[in-house]
Amino acid sequence: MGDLSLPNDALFLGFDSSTQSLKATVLDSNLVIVASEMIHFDSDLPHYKTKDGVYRDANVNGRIVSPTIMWVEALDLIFQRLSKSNLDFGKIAAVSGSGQQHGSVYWKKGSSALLSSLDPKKPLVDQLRDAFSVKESPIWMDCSTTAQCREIEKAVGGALELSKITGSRAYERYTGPQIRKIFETQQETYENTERISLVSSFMACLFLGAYACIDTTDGAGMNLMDIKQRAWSKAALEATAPGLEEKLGKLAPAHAVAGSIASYFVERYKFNKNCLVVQWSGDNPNSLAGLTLNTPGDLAISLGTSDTVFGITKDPQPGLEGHVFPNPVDTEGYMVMLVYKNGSLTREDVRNCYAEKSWDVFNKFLKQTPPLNGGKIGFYYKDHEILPPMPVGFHRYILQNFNGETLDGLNLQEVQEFDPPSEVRALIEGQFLSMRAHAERFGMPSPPKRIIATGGASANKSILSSIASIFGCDIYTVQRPDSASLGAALRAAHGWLCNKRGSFVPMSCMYKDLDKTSLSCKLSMAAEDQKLVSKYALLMKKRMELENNLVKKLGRY
Ligand code: ADP
Ligand code: XUL
Repeated sequence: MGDLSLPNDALFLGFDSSTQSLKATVLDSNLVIVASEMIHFDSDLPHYKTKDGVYRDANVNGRIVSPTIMWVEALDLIFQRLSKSNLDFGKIAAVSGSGQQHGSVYWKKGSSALLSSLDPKKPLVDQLRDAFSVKESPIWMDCSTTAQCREIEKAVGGALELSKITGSRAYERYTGPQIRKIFETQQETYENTERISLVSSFMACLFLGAYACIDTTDGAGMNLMDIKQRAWSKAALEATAPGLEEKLGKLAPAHAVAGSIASYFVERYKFNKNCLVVQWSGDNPNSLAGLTLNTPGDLAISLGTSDTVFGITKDPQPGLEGHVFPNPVDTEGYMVMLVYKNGSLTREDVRNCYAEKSWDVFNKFLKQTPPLNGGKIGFYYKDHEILPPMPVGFHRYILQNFNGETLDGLNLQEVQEFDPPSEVRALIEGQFLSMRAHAERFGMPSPPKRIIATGGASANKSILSSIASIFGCDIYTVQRPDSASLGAALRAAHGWLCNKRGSFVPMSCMYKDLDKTSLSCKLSMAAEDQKLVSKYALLMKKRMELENNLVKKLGRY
């Protein structure tokens, strides 16, 4: 295969522009982390007055957005910090990144010219303030587009048909329904938009000094792309808004080189002018890369702002639940995923209400309550949930005398509240029983060979222990929980290598011994005894019955 090594002293830079923060990870040519940095939007950029990185009109009409320019200023700031850490930008051979999925950026007419003439003496924020026709980007937490979802599904022949074409039925957070809402409610703004980027391709634009393509993995999170052809779907485009293809630009595979770094970065930070910008992609796809998830029996669980569970397959079956995307590091394979909106922020909410605002108390409560929680079952939707499509609300039940042996003849009682320790356990067991149930229903491996956990909450061993009991398999973790920016740095190296070779090379060619890199996964929690796993299966069955009833009564569809 020729020389597949990375140059000895080269560095690879990866970012993750996520809901609450911008993170950066730098890998050397041995794929060992040599630097990392983070900007937390709420605390490092307080003048935007975001809470958890976002603005919510939520619970009124479900609108959740972030100020687009804040993401630009975060990039200025992270460069200030990286500069102080003595990082030699001149050694960086390639840059790539990850963005929260589905969020969209609307470039005003004339912004292409602005992007290509950035003045290296000034920060980006001062130059791009007026570049956007929509100043607040809709993000993945938004659920204000239910009407548009139904319209798009109807226009292409139904929800299942849309899923077969694009990999998902219409979801409120997906970019197509968001674009349709702008077209329907702000036609002039739509006309005044020359380009629509995803968060990922938007950040790539800044590094290129030009509009970047959308990559085919993150592009699958729009309800606009044909996942088999990896090209825009004419039917989906027509169902969404007129003249859209032109505003979206072209698609490119995730491993492709988008171009060389803009002179802005060469002059301002002394990057080498040959430094390559590799296509950016979504945060979950980048995590898949960073976790080196390449065995079909393995699953990853990401516990960031959202909770996600994902795996890989060669033969996806898109349906009315779950998502299918092209695998970002395998040109023929796919990744499959389930997504929950009530992840870390809901855990924080329950911690703040019932566990003295402390993870230590939260964990103490988890330890002092028994598995199965004496039949206490909770549904905690602090935000509108995606899976299942439920409105805000908490629902609690007690399955009396439940001991894990049978469901027959047991009484169920709806209650207003549990004691605080049981609230904590009901939340955690509820989140992961739901994940196991829906993963099985979606055809994901059951039990998985192993689970690799990542994201902020994967640092919490008490939570990992519950996951091991419920799924009945070993739980692995990587050295650091920010696998999206790590994955982005790894993909930067991968894109660099594919470019050098002139064709796609498998990711695994980049390492001989994973244990010598920062990518190795370590066993963090061993599987629980199988008897407990079967007892949880029974509780899961009851929970799904309750969930189906709740959805029938209160669900969005
Ligand atoms: P994102 O990338 O979506 O912005 P992160 O992966 O950085 O999110 O995760 C941030 C979340 O991690 C926080 O909202 C916080 O609740 C959670 N977190 C951090 N430490 C712990 C812990 N010890 N236990 C549980 N959750 C934690
Ligand atoms: C994925 C999703 C979230 C975001 C934010 O479909 O909506 O996981 O990517 O992390």
